[in-house]
Amino acid sequence: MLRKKSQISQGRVLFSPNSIFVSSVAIIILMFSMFLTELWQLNRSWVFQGHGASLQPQTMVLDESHERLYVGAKNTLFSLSLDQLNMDQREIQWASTESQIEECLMKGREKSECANYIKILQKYNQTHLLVCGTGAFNPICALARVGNTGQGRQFSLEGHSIMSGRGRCPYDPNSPCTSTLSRGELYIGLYTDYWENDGALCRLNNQTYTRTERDDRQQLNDPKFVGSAVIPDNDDRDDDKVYFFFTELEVDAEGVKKAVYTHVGRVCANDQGGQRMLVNRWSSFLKTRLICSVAGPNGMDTHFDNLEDVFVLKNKDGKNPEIFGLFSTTSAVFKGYAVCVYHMEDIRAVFNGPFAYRERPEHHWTPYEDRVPYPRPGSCASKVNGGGFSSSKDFPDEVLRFVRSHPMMYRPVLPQHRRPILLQTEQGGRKLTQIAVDRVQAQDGHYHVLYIGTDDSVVLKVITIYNKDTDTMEEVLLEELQVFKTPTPIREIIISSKRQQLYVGSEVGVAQVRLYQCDLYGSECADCCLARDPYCAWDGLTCSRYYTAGVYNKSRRFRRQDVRHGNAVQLCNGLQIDAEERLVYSVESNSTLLECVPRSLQARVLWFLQKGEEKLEVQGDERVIMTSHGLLFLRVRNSDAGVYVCQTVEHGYVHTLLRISLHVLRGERVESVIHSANDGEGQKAAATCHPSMGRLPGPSISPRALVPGPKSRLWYKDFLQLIGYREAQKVEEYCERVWCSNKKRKKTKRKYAPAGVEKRGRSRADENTHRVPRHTLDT
Ligand SMILES: *[C@@H]1O[C@H](CO)[C@@H](O)[C@H](O)[C@H]1NC(C)=O
Ligand SMILES: *[C@@H]1O[C@H](CO)[C@@H](O)[C@H](O)[C@H]1NC(C)=O
Ligand SMILES: *[C@@H]1O[C@H](CO)[C@@H](O)[C@H](O)[C@H]1NC(C)=O
Ligand SMILES: CC(=O)N[C@H]1CO[C@H](CO)[C@@H](O)[C@@H]1O
Repeated sequence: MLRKKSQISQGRVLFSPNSIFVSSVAIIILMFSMFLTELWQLNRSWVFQGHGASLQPQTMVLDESHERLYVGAKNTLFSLSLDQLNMDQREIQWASTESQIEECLMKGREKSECANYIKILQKYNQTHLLVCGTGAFNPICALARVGNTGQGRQFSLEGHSIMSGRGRCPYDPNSPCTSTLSRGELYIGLYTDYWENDGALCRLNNQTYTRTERDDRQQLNDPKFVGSAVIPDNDDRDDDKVYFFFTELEVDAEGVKKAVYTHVGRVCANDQGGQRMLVNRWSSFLKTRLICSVAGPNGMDTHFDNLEDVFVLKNKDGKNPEIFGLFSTTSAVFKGYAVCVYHMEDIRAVFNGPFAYRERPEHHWTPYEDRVPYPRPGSCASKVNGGGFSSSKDFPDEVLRFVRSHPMMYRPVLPQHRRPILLQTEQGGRKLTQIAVDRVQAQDGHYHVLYIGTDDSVVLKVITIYNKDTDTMEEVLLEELQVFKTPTPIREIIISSKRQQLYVGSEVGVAQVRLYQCDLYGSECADCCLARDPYCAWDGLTCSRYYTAGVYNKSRRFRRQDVRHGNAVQLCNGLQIDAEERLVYSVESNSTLLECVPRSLQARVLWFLQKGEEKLEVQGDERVIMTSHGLLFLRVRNSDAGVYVCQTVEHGYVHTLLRISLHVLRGERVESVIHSANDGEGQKAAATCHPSMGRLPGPSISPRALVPGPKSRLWYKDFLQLIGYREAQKVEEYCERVWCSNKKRKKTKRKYAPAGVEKRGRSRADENTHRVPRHTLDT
């Protein structure tokens, strides 16, 4: 199923069957259309499925330097080629022993759970990976050697490195956890115990284990760990902070109802804990709420409080990545999804703002207004901040006590534009599971291309465009990529910008998909342009990958792209910069259009008939009409043959666009065709946009239909067919295209099916439907 979007005016009901969703955001309705192509046939995708049995990948890591993708799966660690996943793979078998499995079964666990699910996979250093698995409810860790040295590529476990994985890896394969590794230290959010009572945020190295307080519901209450990242504050590495994204259960002011909220928590990377109190506990842990909501009437906002996935889009200096959160509603009645974007400066501002305070758990939060001790609780022991302390162990007790009792900030973090950039109902039961984002430089600015995984094997490729003037968001669904044959939840999406590939993990395997396939958008400038895919631009010959000025290709000068508006009319008219020579055949008594459309709408067009050295300006009459698309002969005569020159005049600048040699043919065959085509209006109308038309050379049509008069008006579609459309199969498409670009001037946005893409299944492709190619592996 596919979606499409069109804007809805302010305050209209959005997409809820229960009218829960009302929004001032201009939102987007999703419609359906299906254009299926085989990703495989396109050589755009490969799938790795292991040895037939379900692969069950748990975690994946990209290693650009070794050109490998590491996949932690059930009982196996794979190393796959980034070039082509299903070639040249290596693997490490790391199953639990018989006695471990037996012990696991004895504890009453299912057979399927009693295996070694590799859930933690981090690049430890240039030559080693840190790998941890559930070890049949007995977590285990080891280092794996990777690299290019010696005979072939290395890929093996370091036997001596095998150690207990307790506190590093969950027991249960289904337990949520998140980890990140920085400077040899593993930061991890997980349940550390067999019974899943002890959710904790931890740091491990060989010497110390630092974590959140045990059994402190203020710090963590029933957390679900979703994401984590180390983000520097400034150039002083002692100020580096580790951010964790998770949901928590919170007791509300009445002390009864429990609600799920999304929080971002952070600690200093160099936090050593306290000396007398908070020993081996974070001395800098603070957290706050992330808001992702849509405003409704009567101040009733719809909140998306359940974080499904988070993506940290790094920028150049690493200090100000953009944080993309994929959220769902927690309502049992209505399920909806939203993507919100957060800026680091907003997150930092909240952590620098007031602390939250409440007398008792059942009271409301208020801002803490008394004196805050120094150094400010939550700051790191560093030169820039932290009052000149060299270690958190030196912090005054007062600071530690404060941070222990006030982990929560008063203000929440609001998203960019104070609203989601994307909204989605759970259509047909489809759930959204994962998000990854690529920053793409296009001609009219940079775009964030969102790749959103669903629970039915699809990755949606979407851009969202913010309109400052109207304060609205527009979503453009670019492609719907079905990456696995069987419907299964997407569990992981990794982007390699360097390779322009997407690596997608699900229960059944790992797929690799190229980020774009520009030629799918068709072989016409307008098709390419209207696709609004920031990866693609019209280069004068084909729709191809757009490169910025840096990689400018001189031989392909005319790059045309307009992601923001998709204005093909402006971009694609009069593409020929140098006067093009054309040959047009027509049939005597039939009609013919010599197409010539100026690039600029302001330009005036002049036609000349070349007679030897002489050029005679063509003056229009009843039979020869000068239209905005070119010179239209209603009934071509033999004497009309000749060379026609199309010139434009704009601001006094005369430019020759085209020289057309018109040949006029005769023939009885032609006559009979004309007669049969004149049989009845209905038949004619049906025929005008039919692919079987126009096999004869040159664009042509029944003359009768075109004679302007009271009874027989000029059929728009007939007219469209006339305007020099040489490939008959595309007439229909072309009709629609011109119709649409007309509409476009009224600021309606739409998009077209790629030419040559097979159309199957149900298609609600009325003229208002924005069509999106759907690419699938399914046959
Ligand atoms: C990576 O770490 C391992 C284990 O500590 C060590 O043996 C190896 O030499 C390290 N490699 C590099 C390149 O530092
Ligand atoms: C970790 O520490 C232990 C004891 O302090 C030591 O024996 C071991 O070699 C260390 N391992 C690494 C990888 O540094
Ligand atoms: C530039 O375009 C030409 C012609 O299409 C192509 O052959 C060539 O590989 C391109 N070069 C680069 C650097 O993209
Ligand atoms: C010879 C020729 O091109 N005839 C065309 C004239 O127009 C009619 C009506 O559309 C066409 O059917 C003929 O093919």
